[in-house]
Amino acid sequence: MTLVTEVRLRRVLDSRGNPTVEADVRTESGGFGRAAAPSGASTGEHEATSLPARESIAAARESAVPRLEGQVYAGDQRSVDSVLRGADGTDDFAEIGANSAVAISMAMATAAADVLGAPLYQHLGGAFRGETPIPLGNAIGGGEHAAEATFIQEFLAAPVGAPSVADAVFANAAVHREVKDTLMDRGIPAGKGDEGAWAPSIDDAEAFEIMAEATDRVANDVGFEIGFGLDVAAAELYEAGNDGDDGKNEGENDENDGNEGVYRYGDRERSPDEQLEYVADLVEEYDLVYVEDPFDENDFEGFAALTDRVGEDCLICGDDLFVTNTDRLGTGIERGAGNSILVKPNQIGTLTDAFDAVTLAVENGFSPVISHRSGETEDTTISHLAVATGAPFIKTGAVGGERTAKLNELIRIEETA
Ligand code: 2PG
Ligand code: MG
Repeated sequence: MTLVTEVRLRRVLDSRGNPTVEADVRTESGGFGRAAAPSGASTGEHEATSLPARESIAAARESAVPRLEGQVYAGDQRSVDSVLRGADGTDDFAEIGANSAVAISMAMATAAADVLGAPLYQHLGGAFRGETPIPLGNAIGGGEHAAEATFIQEFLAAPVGAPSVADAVFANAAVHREVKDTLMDRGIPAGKGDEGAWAPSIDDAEAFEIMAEATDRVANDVGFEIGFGLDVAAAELYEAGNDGDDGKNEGENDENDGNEGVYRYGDRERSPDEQLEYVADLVEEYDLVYVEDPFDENDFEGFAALTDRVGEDCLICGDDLFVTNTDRLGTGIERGAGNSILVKPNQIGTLTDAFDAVTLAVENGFSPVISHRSGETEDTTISHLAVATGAPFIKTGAVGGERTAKLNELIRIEETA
């Protein structure tokens, strides 16, 4: 293994035009790795803390970099990541920022792969990988990612029958294009949201109609099955009740009934019980294959009730619920809250933590879905992580340079693997 000689941090632009942290790692034997932190808009309240880039870099330079340079081996990922945790000293990277932590953590892995002369996914465990992941492609969206658009944050094409990653990537782009054509036919103007999805001013019901049509048409063209799914990002829709209701969906036993929190869709409110009916009906009506964050980020019971109802045929995925955290995932496993976890390295701060979340998920029959953030860079680490861990799905958009960087990397990996 090769000693780390230099860790450099700088501010670079992300896809929203905000500064983010990029790390360069150099090793004694001439290895080089570079990685950058993404950033969320619909962030979970239990996520690790990201600091303003300048602040995070200053803190990491002071307390983490001196403990890494000349001290750790790039390929010894667990040690590197525990040094990062030790240098920070908090549970949630509040001191150096999860943005510097994750950029350094990922750059270390990239440098180690460089030293080996191997692609990153192989260094991360690619020898025992399974299938290449199917990309979920964001075609219509709103929520926190676009103003005056749908309440549901993401409508995701899911080309589950695609014979290859390349076929899936092109199918998602075709769905994205088909959605645009349908919107134009209907005379509906649309810009794009943060992840490149169309963000028209339509109600959610019309978005379902358009997605169903677009995925059917493209499936007919390409000759394989394309379903679709959602990221409801329901924590952003949820308003806690004024009696301090915890948002937990306790059905008839909910002592707070009558004064509980609500999911607000503009003028329309849905109680937690109504939200359960609404989402379960959508899964059945549209044969949804994937539903992320259908309830508030603390409502394990709501996730469990929906999983009971429709979890046989549909992935019920916790993003803000689990925040890539093995403790929270452990609670979800115990309570049957979901059957899938979204894995975002920057939610937890290190590659080791993200990897452990995937392992715990797989051991307990939860499907890991590796994911980008709404604010991204050209960094392709998540493509390699998804391949290395044999994750069945990756969520990384459909179009747009920071998204295609990852999709095109998957195509290249598939060719060489
Ligand atoms: C999500 C993500 C990515 P953000 O909610 O799953 O799609 O959005 O990065 O804004 O949290
Ligand atoms: Mg989400």
